[in-house]
Amino acid sequence: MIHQERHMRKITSILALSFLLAGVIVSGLMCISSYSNLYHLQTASATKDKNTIVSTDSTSSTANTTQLSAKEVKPGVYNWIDANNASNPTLKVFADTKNIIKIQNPTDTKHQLIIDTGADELPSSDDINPNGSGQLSFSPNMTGTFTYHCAYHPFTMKGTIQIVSSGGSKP
Ligand SMILES: [Cu+2]
Repeated sequence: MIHQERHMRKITSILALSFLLAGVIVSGLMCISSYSNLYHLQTASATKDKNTIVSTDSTSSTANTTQLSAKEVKPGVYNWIDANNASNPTLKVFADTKNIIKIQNPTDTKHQLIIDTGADELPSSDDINPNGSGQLSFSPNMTGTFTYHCAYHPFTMKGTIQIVSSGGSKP
């Protein structure tokens, strides 16, 4: 009888230990799952922050914008002109800054602005159709004096472009 009681007590303590172990395992799993939820949340918010920065960069308030227009100065002869009506003006843009050159084409032929930076792939506006508009955007990582031209009128639509240091402040 005593032996049986001791045996029962042993079974009871084994059962209690099993419940305790099960409890530890379950709470451990819950911890892991809540930790991974937290981790996912952090990843999601980091991605959101990144998107916010990208959309801020693409607003015109942080970009240096220049206006340029094609103009037929004589029959069949085209120039680039700026907002002050200067022909083939010297453009000034900033290094380490997003520069946008907005281009109007009120002529009856297409134009394409290209900046001769010497890079493998030159910054280009692509074709700007007659009575259309387009833009060239680039963020040079160097300073210096370069030239720009039109792909279709390289001898009459050309000028100088200066890439100057942004001096740590956006223009
Ligand atoms: Cu042209």
